[in-house]
Amino acid sequence: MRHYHDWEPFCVDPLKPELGQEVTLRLRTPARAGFLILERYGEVERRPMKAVPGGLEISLPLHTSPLRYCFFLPEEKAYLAADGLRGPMPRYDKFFHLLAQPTAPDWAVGAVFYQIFPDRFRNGNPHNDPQSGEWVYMGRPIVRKEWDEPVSYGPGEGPIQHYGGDLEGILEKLDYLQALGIEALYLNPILPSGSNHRYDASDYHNVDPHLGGNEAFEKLVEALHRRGMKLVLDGVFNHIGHTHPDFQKALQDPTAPEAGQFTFYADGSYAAFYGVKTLPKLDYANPLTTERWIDGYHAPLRHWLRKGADGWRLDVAHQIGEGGTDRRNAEILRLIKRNSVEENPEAFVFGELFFDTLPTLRAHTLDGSMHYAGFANPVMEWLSGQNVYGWEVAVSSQAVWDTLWDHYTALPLQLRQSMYTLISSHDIPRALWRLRGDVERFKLALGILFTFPGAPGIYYGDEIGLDQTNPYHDWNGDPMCRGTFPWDERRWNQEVLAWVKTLIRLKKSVPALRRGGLQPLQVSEKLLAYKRRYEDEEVWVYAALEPTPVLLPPSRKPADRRDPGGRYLGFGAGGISLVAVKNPALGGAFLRSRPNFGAGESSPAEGSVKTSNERSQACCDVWCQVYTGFMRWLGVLVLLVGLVSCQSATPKACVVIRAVSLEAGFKVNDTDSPNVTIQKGDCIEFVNADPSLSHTVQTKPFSNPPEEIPAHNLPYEPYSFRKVFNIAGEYEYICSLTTNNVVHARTMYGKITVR
Ligand SMILES: [Ca+2]
Repeated sequence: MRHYHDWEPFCVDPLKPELGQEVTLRLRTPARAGFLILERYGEVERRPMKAVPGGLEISLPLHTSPLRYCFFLPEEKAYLAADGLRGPMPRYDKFFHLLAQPTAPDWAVGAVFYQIFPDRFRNGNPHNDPQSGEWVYMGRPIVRKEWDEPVSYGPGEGPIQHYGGDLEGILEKLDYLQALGIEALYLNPILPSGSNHRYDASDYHNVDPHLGGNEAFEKLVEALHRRGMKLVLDGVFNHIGHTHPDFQKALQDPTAPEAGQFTFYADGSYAAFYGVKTLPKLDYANPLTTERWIDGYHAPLRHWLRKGADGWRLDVAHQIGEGGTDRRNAEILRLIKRNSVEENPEAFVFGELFFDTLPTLRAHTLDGSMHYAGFANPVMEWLSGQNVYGWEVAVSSQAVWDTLWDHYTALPLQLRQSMYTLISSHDIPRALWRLRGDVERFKLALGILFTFPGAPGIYYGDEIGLDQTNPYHDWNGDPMCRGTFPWDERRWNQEVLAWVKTLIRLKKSVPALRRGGLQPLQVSEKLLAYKRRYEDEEVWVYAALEPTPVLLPPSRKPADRRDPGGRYLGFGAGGISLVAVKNPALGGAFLRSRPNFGAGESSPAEGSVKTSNERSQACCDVWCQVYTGFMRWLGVLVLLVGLVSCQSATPKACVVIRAVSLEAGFKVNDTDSPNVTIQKGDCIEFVNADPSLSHTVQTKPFSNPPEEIPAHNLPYEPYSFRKVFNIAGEYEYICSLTTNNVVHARTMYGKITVR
């Protein structure tokens, strides 16, 4: 696509405008003339746009939310709608939707989530475990099961099996989660309840003692926040458990004030979630309901945010409403978001919107939603050939893209990067089971999860290849997707774990993957291909179910190729850094660059690269290498590529200093000497080649100081830092291990002599 408009700094300024504030909209385009087509009170206004470097722009006050608009480009003789160009004017439905504040907090944009079903993750305190027969649920005594016993799924057995998992267990494993790279936890309900899923709570102001109670919650919140991690709770505000005292009072006395919080019918029955009588539905037509649950000072919505929660995942968010229905749903959701922000300005509130999310999200209600319809379902249908019900479906690569693109482009701009994307959850079968244990396809699913826009959520255990125990012909999600986490590492799939860690590092360290916009790559019918874009960076993603050739640039051997450790290929040309992850065991390749979009250099055609001069030819060397590797690998591949153009002069020569590990120290130019001598105009490239550690490089004038060079972070393995030395002199360099910018140990110290 030659024209681009998405939620990123160039296109929307400011990114989070307030209602009434002036906002500048820009279209990245080669066109020098165009119009903004603005919907206002049901009619359209046409406003000429101004040519600026890189595209067209217009400024206007944000008079409503969502603001709906598209563009008209005379050169194309067409309108640019959210999903592409078209001749006739698109319906408002296809316009871009821009929201006013409040929208998702920054921390949630592209954040890496981890979902935990508390009874099944880790038993940190055996003394609080539920015991067999301790109470009766739905007419059946509950059952205490051993950790390694499989979940059983006979009628009524799902919710009565208890394994003793608790918040103390999560607390014990925060090191594990942090090392994995997790930034936020989403916990299934933790309030007291007779069932193991706790979606039918009997008390909304205390944590279930079987999970460690309020004390464990406070410790968990404190420990998470100390680590810079966030906690999102499951907010069940559509219904409560029938054992809750309010509902019991309502049953006993229809004239009690509590009774007005529920919808009773003339025959004595009452509204309930999906008609399940243990889940009486709250009726927000009654002001008391609103006051008690979401609006009053003591309302649990506010209470748990004050206790340290960072947000809510709202159970069946779209059903919350009046009179046993979803009436006035959008207003109630807006109140929920507003009140959440009042308690915690950084609160992230997203919905469980299992089906089409747009009716809810376009009403400017929530910060996003679990993305079943626009992500999990189409991706898993494509990969497994079965939909979420287990029905066989034929979904081509084109069809999966069309569905992803349709949902993505229909989302309001500010929600696109904060949708909770997933491939597994407590409500659907685990992805690995749906793929019948095919690890290559599972890794492909994970690759798409971490490269598609959104905040990816890992369902506990997916990262170590946790499967389900029921046979494939017996389609089952809940409760079979809720098995216990096996803490015996011999049962872990280390290949999957290494891949997840790699993907998390990429997601967190590559801005285009974390907060970049989305564009299609039209390359082959057999490929799911797209690119992510943020400011001056692109990442290209290809995914195929079978070996598929991709047309990439012609071959030329890179002059300064280095292969640190055989795992990563680092290339550099003229001040840009290109790194490819090349490991057949990972089933993928990754390549990124910092192209110079703003300088008017030409972009490569999609699926091929046009080289305009010698400098860009040097960049194209990388492509051929990846292409060769891509062709050689069999099976499922995901190939991530980003490259547009080179931007500065190539140095005469480059010496590579590799940060390998604390034990191994650094290697300089393939020798053990820490000191290096180079000529004026040569460069030093510091490469962090360690798979798990973060490094900082400081290069200081050593004597006869000719120039200052700021410290440079190499946060994760694909990073490298190049410095061309143009002034003769002596410098020292210090490489240090760092975590969260805290220096732990100096790993390498040496002298650079420039002659
Ligand atoms: Ca326990």
